[in-house]
Parts: sequence; C-alpha cells; structure tokens
Amino acid sequence: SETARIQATLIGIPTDVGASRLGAAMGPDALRVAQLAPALERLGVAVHDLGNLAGPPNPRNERDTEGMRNLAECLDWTQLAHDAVLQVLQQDRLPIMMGGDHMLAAGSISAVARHCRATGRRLRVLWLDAHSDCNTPQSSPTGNMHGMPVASLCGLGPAALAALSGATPALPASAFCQIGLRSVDESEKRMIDELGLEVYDMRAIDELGMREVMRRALTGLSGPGSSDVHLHLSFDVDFLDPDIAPGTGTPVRGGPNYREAQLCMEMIADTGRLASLDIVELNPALDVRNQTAELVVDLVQSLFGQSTLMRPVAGAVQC
Ligand code: EXY
Ligand code: MN
Ligand code: MN
Ligand code: MN
Repeated sequence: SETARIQATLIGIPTDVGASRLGAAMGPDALRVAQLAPALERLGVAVHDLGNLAGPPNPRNERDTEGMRNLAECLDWTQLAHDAVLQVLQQDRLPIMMGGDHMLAAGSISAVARHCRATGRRLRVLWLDAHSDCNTPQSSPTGNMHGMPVASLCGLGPAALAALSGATPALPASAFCQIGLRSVDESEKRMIDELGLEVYDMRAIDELGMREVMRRALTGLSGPGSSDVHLHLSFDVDFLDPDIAPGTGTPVRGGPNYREAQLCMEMIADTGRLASLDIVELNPALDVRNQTAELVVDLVQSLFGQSTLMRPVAGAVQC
C-alpha cells in the first residue's frame, strides 16, 4: 500500500553555550555541507530547511554559584528550540534538530512531551550517547549544561528549565532508554538508579550484541497497539566510536563501530515510529574533512529507511 510521504523540517540550532569547547555551533552548516536534505529527499522524504534559530552568542562564563555555566543563554536557546519544535509538530511535520550542543534537547524534548500530552500519544525517547547527561547543577563536575538535559526533563535542576514543557517533569523517567554509555560520573550512576533509567551501556552491547540491545530497547514500539507511540531519537554524535567520528567535543573511546551504528539505525527505522530527531554535539572544528558530518548523514539515511535490498531482510528481528 502507498504510504504517505514523510514531511520533515530541518531546524538549525547553532549553540555551544552548554559545552566547554567551542565549535558545536557550526554543526548545522556542516550537516548542510554534507547534503543532509538531498540525502533525505532521495529516500522520498519531503524536506524543508527552516534555517538557523538566532539565539545569544557564547559569553564563556565561569561556573556560577548555582553550579552552572551560561544558564541565561541556555534558557534562551532551549526556549527557542522548544517554540520552533512545537510549531513544526503542530503542522504534523517531523522536526530534525541540527545542533548544537545536547542542552538543546531539554527544549526540543519539552516540546515533544507537550505535543504528546496534547494529542494523547505515548512518548518514548531513545538517547544514543557515550554519556548519561543526567547531572544536576549540584552534582555536575563541570557546570556544563549539556551534561544535564536528562535530569532537567525528569524535573530536576533549575525550575524554569524543568518547566519548559508546561509540566514538571516533562515526561516520566521510564520514557527514556539510553544506549552506548561508557563515561558516567559517580553522581550520575546514583541518579540512573534513583530515576530507574533504562540503560544499555557498552558492556551490554558487548555482551548481548547491538541486535539484542535494540530488540529490547524497541520492544512494544511496532505492531498492533503501538500506533499511538511517538518515538523521539536524541542522537549525540559522541555515541559513535571516535575512530569513525572524531568531530565531537567529548569523544570517548570504545563506542559502536560503523556496522553496529548502522544496525541500530536500521532497527529504529523498521519500527516506523520515528517522529522527531535531535542530531547534537557535531563539532566541525574538531573534524577531519567533514567526515563525521558525512557519516551522520549516512546513518540518518538508514534511520529513514535506506536499505540494501527492497525486500525485508531474512531473519531480521521483530521488535
Ligand atoms: N558528565 C560530564 C559533565 O557533566 O560535564 C560530561 C558530559 C558530556 C556531555 C556530552 C554531551 O554528551
Ligand atoms: Mn501532530
Ligand atoms: Mn549528550
Ligand atoms: Mn555525549
């Protein structure tokens, strides 16, 4: 049967105020140079590029007494991201956030949570990352806000940020599933337990394989009774092994390789539930010949259904 053409909107969110290294603000343009929109168009996705949101520059503040760096600017950027994403969702389009540091997810996912509440959908957030990003201003070793969006979305940290979605918490911790973790602060380990976050770290991927990890992570997202699920993917580029993705500010060795990353994206595509996407922490200043942006475009094509064959893969797992 004929399936409706996906209508996607690219939103450039050129910020690095949540990170300590400069450069993630150039991420949106690196993705454009790597031809993200034409790559999606080739797969039958109708793409509109909104251009870049215009937020405050990076003041490079020190960590303040409340335990955060650049809080005012982070609030501005997350509010801008929230408003833009909500508008796109209300047009029944699929927003693709081109970051920008991962703090912006506190804004984008707040909008997604608000939209799901308004339309009676169930929200599932897949968080692909080397890090857990669940520090609070009190627990953070750095004060960098890109290490805090998960805690914020779960109702912790500054009230103004936590309340962006119109409800605190924006979503229950049980809506999250984190995959690929390998650099987690002691404070975050305790937070993961307290919140009861579903986590598949690199050890789990080693032991179970990416296929079984994704089967578990995606359970209940496809098939009958799942049509009301909104799947949001928050894709931190540092999820990938730095050997294949050097263009990111907080690389951690021992991440998923090219084939594992492809399978991860393909299995998400198979659910047919992807409804919003963050691409964050791409840092062209640290990249070599834009290879990380090109790899991300390649993976995003798999995420939108690119496959080698026209028929389903024999033996592919049913989630
Ligand atoms: N856990 C460390 C911190 O809170 O500063 C490192 C966070 C890096 C966050 C990157 C975006 O995923
Ligand atoms: Mn809608
Ligand atoms: Mn992150
Ligand atoms: Mn990360």
